[in-house]
Amino acid sequence: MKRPILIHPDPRLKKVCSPVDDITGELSKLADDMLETMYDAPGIGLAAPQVGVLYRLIVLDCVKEEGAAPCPMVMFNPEIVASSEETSVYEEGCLSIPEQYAEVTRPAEVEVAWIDQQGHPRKQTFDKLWATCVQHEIDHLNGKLFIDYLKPLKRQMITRKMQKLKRERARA
Ligand code: K2U
Ligand code: ZN
Repeated sequence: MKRPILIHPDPRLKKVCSPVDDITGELSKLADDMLETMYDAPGIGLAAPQVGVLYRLIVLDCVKEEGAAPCPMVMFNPEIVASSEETSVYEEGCLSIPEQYAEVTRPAEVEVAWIDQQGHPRKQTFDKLWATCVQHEIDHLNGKLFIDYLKPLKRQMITRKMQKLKRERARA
């Protein structure tokens, strides 16, 4: 089922999340719910703290070509084990910071190790939008948002816009 997405500022989005010791049925169901929530948004990634669950779990699917087969990925305890010197710049957004976009520079390629939904250890190298997205999602597990890479004034402006949005949504 679709889960509500927390909007910045929210203390739960700044927390360092706990590792998953045991992939229970409940956590596997959460991963499925997160994929449903992500596709509905729509988005290309989603981290468990964004739906208020402070565990190290992310989902992503960066296939954007219309008609191409989706490529949903579920990652428990994802870790970046290697990253390229070379960097790339993407205009990022965030489902917890709606309608705000800014350029972020990150390593262009990253090697990620994780446990998949079947409990198997995996390792894969990502580039292009996949690399940006997996780093964006792993940042969420460490309480870091893409606006934390921006200049303080720009970050404050975005935070004030989100506080206004939350006030308006509370009144609706
Ligand atoms: O974590 C999230 O909030 C999901 C973001 C992921 C994202 C990562 C890197 C670059 C952009 C987005 C959402 O998918 S935001 C919606 C979106 C989708 C594609 C491109 C830009 C923004
Ligand atoms: Zn995000």
